[in-house]
Amino acid sequence: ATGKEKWPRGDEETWKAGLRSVDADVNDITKSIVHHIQTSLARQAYNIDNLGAYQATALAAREDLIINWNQTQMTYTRKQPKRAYYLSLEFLMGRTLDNALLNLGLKEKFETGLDKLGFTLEDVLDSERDAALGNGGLGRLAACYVDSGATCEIPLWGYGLRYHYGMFQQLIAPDGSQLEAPDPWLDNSNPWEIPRLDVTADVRFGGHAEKLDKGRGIWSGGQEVLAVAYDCPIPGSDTKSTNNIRFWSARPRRGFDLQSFNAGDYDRAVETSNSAANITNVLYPNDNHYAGKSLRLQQQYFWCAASLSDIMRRFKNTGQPISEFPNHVVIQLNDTHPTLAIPELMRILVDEEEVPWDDAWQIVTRTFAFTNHTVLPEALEKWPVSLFQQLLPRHLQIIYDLNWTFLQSVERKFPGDVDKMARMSLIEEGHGQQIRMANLAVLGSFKVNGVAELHSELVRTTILKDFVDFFGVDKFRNVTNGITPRRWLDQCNPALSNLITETLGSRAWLKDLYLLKGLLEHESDPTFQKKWAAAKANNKERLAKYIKNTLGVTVDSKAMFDIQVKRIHEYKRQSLNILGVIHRYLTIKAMSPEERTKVTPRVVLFAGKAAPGYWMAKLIIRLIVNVGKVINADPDAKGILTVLFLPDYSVSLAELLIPASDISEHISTAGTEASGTSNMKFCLNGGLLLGTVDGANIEIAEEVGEENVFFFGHLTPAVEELRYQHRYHPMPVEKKSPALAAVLEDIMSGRYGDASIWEPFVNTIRQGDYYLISDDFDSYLQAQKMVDEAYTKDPQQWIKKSIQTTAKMGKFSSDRAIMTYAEEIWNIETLKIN
Ligand code: B1N
Repeated sequence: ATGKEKWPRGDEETWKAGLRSVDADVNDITKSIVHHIQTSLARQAYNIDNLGAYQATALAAREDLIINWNQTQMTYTRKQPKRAYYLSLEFLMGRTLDNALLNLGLKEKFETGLDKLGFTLEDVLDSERDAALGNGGLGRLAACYVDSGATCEIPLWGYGLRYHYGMFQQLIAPDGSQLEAPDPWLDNSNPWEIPRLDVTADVRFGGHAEKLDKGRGIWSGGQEVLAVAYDCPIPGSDTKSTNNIRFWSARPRRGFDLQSFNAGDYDRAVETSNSAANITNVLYPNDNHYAGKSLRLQQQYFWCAASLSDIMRRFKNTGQPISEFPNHVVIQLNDTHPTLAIPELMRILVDEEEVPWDDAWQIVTRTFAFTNHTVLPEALEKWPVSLFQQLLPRHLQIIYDLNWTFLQSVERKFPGDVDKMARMSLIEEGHGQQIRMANLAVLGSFKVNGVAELHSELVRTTILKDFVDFFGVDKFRNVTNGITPRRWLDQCNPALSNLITETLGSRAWLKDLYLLKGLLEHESDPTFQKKWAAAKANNKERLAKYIKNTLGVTVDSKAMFDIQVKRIHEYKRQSLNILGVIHRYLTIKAMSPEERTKVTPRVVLFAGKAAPGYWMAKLIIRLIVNVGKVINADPDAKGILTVLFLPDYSVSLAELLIPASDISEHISTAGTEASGTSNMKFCLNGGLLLGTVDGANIEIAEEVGEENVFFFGHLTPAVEELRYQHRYHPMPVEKKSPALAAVLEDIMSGRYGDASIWEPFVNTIRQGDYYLISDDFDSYLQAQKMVDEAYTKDPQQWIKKSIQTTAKMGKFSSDRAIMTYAEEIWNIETLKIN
């Protein structure tokens, strides 16, 4: 690349005259929108609705994204920087239009333009459907990271799957139970994706594997599935740098299984075509839980194989020798879901590129880095060897060969420690062997990281302790999670964002979040405090309006808004929250009308999905809904306690809820929540935190000051001992916490529906109490009391706490997180796009 290449084809002037200008004014924008209404949608001024206006607006904005995308990708091709790839089975993107307009700096112009065309930007933005290709925190983290990658001008691409059905839609039945409806999100077409029908990969399943000499092998037969690429541009904020997520879609290979066609077995041939396309049909709706389904393993391999073939093709285009691969490519594994990329790269290098086994392993182990997101045992992936034998016979051979050499080196380092060898083996023996994906991911990666300080320490000292002993501690790092302040403040909370910009004098804080500390100068200024409080009030009213429109319920937006929104899981303890609510209700019931006037009014909001197969989580939802029904209908609680479960939690709903909290709850059993990221979002928006000493709560408290958070509950080191007590020296709840006993009794009284419905839930607490509800209940009530007092006694002090909290959240920008990955793990440089 000399930068002085000849014009590639035709007449240069004609080409250049045809290029679309990038500095659009309002006139260009309305022209573009009208043009798309007319020629892309085949509609006109008299038959265009909000959805149509959204589609045309998206197509107009997409043009700007694609121009920057092209420029970025051309720069990468020319300059050949080292590139990072983020392999994630989940990208929980939410909506795109608002984010794209903000990052392009075109929001105001589009607003004016749409106004001229008779639409409000708000209605248009609201017509977009969420892209919900993820379950929860892990998937949303991937989305925040690609946003930051583009913003920080890092050559970072995501690779994912283009599921036809995203996260299910949650409905609440009249009896309070969760129902699931499919989410065919592509039905209205997706203006943000660019189909690349020419970018494909063949992916083999089944067949047989033969071993040759020197570790090489041949894999043949079985069936091949075609992977087709769909690109989604990811714009950086206030930069041309625009990255990409490449989503793979499965298609039956044309002419594939020709034999059955020739044999006249049309039905069978069509059936196999269907099963090929099935691979990318649906997102598995489990969070923090491994289900062991064959189709899920097929998804994982399909995606790893297609991504690696794409990465290898791009690397080869640089003309570098294969030994240079790790100097040009780094691949971050988002949890163990993409671990198959490790044996797959080994297979490509050894079987296809004919690289000697040991050299190949050198390359592999300089290419991958692995992020662990959970220490919960039920989430650890272990695939039956029998399934591998059937679907991935060559990979099974490779894994066995790797394990053989690996265990020998363990034996050399720890002679005679057979227990250690058994624990570290890639294969778990027992009723049918299983492949331990976490062990394989650690073995094949040069760095392993957890997602918050406490979590990374637990990784080092518990689940991966043997590996730390073996590899040395330097391989095991922490990168505390982060969130993008563009979406999670600027976009979702314009009231506060505008106030911050007005106060700090520029929007620079959006790309250097530590600048928020400039707000501290104003924390005691009564005018500023008033404006701060007004922004919060505005967001609470906005939410109250939504609740009125969707549930028909009126909530008092002057009350304290207490919010817990996240996946429903026993370890996250929504149960503790609802039991606390019942305690509050019983306390109110026992008060005289005079006493009730002194109660701090509260609105307690819950939202979150339960995995369809997680029976206990669904029962907890049902309890919350039914407790809400009783309390909301009781005149004794009127005006002082409202309890609602908002159905169908999503990124868009989060954008509405998070700016409206006075207090949010992050109350997992200590040591169970790896990080949490909504805790960061609430605090960034000036909501205070009520939580356990767990995950990123700890680092949030370190930053914002412990005086600004409400901590409670037992600490991580106590958990093991408490569980032991429950198991071998159980103590009745009546003795441990009379307050909790009274609440459980109230549930069993039938007030919220027949006792038989709730009995299984109540029993989880009475017997075993694995998540330590009874141990933390009194401490939780204590903390809630402090919240009430702080909110009522000194409202001005509360506002100050809120300001301080936002001001000190700089650390939690995903820009900081992604730069840590770039500098400390990926060894990669930023690249300016002109
Ligand atoms: O990843 C988030 C963390 O902030 C959360 O604390 C953590 O719970 C979450 C299997 C998971 N860990 N593991 C998963 C999701 C889907 C799946 O199939 C596991 N999600 C988390 C970001 O680091």
